[in-house]
Amino acid sequence: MSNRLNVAPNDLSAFWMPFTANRQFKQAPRMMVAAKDMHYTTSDGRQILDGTAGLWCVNAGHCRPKITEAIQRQAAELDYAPAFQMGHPIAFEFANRLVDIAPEGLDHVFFTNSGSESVETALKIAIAYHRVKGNGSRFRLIGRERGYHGVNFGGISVGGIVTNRKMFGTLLTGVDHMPHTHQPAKNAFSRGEPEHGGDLAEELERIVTLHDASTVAAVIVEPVAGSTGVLIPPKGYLQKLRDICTKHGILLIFDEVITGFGRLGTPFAADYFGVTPDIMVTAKGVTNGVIPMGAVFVTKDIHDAFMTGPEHLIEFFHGYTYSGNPIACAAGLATLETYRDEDLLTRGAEIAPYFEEQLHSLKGEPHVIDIRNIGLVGAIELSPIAGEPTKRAFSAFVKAFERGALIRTTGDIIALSPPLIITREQIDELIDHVRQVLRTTH
Ligand code: PXG
Ligand code: PLP
Repeated sequence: MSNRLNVAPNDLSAFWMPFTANRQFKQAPRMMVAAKDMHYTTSDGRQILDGTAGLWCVNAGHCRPKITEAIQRQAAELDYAPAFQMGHPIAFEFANRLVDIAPEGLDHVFFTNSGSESVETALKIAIAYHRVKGNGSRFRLIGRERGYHGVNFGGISVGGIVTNRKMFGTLLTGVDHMPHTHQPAKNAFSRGEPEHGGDLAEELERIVTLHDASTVAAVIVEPVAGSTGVLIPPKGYLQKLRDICTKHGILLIFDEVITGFGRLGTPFAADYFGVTPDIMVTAKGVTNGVIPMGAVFVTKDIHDAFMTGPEHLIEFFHGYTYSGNPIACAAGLATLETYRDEDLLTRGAEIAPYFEEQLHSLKGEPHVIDIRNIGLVGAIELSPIAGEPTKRAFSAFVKAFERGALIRTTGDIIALSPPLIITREQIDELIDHVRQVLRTTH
């Protein structure tokens, strides 16, 4: 059991922690000081089984030697080179290797430093693409309720999380939202894609008709919504979105920040569902979470549309100081090697049936009102405490940490997304932690 209350903390006041109840945390901090493979070590010396791959990013597990060594080597050789009007070989090599594993047709990559920046980049590419094609009236962006697309202004505008939007003024104009697809009354305890709700894609047709297709630039969705509680697309839904976008000349953007790099048992969700977007947003697993990085994939058609003006002019007025940072690229290349050496981009498919069985064995435990899963992602939805939403799941999260497992909660939903190297025994252990936690949570 944890003795974290007795560990004398440093002064914790200066660091304003992200997405954290700061005052509560600082009274009883949960500190990680080391990690290896499937486990964290806490400041009070305990091993914690990582049930969430950090924040959905450490897909190959922690402190993998190839990645660590690549970073050390690169830092000693070329630490930084200007990103604008200068190049360094490793960024080009990494882009080529990424395109090799990307869904067919997505063959150019723009580098960023996070999922949020990848989202902004994708939205800007979409609007600018229509403009360079002579369709400047296409400026609208369509997202979805309960969508999470990071925390920058574009991302929260197309996103659909009320708490992430309501404090921040008028956001982007020209944005509309499709309904989310979570229908527990019809789909509770589904395994994989739920039966009901594919027709919700027709809402896109309605929204496009309302605004007229000639004003719509792009639709952005997470193929599987992660942050808002693992919302799995109903059968046929994504294909219908694809068809409607194609019919109306609207770009389809998949935000694969969570689903990318093996999470569903395929390299990308686009592969899993057999639906290819025009733009694919990634981050997290691109470097195994080790160094901040994001990558936005686009089709040749989109890329080439920009390569038309005078050759001495910058084609796309966008980029970050750290786009294609050498150390991040080195980490990324070593990450792809690790994924390849251990078949991690498809390992999820092998282990998913076992994970599904064990996860669904929690049906009938206290408070459980739904369980859903796809690939190596699972969610256990709990009934909220009356008048105190989120409290029950958060208390389960703290209890799990005390017992020795890292789980993630959002609202009253527990999400599990372990590193793709998890063994069957570790799945048993993780599910057992959750079971015992549920039995002792009020
Ligand atoms: N898009 C999606 C689909 C995401 O899941 C982002 C964009 C933003 O990425 P950055 O790197 O800017 O955070 C994300 C990030 C959680 C959780 O527990 C999820 C994310 C981040 C932190 C926590 O659900 N997703
Ligand atoms: N703010 C200032 C004053 C800057 O000079 C820059 C970049 O040069 C930025 C913000 C953007 O930083 P980044 O390129 O790391 O996103």
